[in-house]
Amino acid sequence: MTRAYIGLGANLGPREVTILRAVDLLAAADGVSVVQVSQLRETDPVGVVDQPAFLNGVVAVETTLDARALLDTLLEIERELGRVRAERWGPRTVDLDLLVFGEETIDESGLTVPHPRLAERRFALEPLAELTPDLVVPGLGRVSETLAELD
Ligand code: A4P
Ligand code: MG
Repeated sequence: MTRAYIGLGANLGPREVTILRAVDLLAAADGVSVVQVSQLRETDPVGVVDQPAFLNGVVAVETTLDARALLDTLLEIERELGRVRAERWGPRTVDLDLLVFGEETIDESGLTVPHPRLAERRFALEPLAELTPDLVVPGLGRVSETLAELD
């Protein structure tokens, strides 16, 4: 069993409904159980700033899958919920990012864990810290301290 943390984001359509649906689909997926869901918070867009505000959160799961299979599950859920990939960092009905996968560090084509931009992103770090402030992220250190360094 591996404890993993998944970033949830949406900035098109019924954001909260879509995010909660994504969490339900995760809970229903083979080899995945949902442990905790953070509050969802409204955040200003980062990167491409000329787009609607996001709703962001983090879900903690326990999984028997490996990281690649969990990512495939996330991509499948994104597809099922009608995400159309257009512009990088652009608007999306739902975005599921694998933030942390146990103590693993992975750098393969199509899969980098911990998520490479986690340390810079308050919209991911804040809900992660809400769930698990003392989590030590490989390569980054304690979540609460990484978040404090952003301030
Ligand atoms: N990929 C590699 N590693 C991972 C990982 N750890 N988790 C690959 C998820 N995917 C990973 O992702 C492109 C490819 O990244 C995937 O096919 C997978 O193989 P994508 O979701 O199609 O592309 P994207 O999300 O547009 O780009 P990227 O670089 O993932 O963007 P981010 O970092 O997800 O940022 N502002 C606010 N306030 N809130 C947000 O949620 N999100 C973004 C997107 C920008 N600004 C935001 C927010
Ligand atoms: Mg993404």
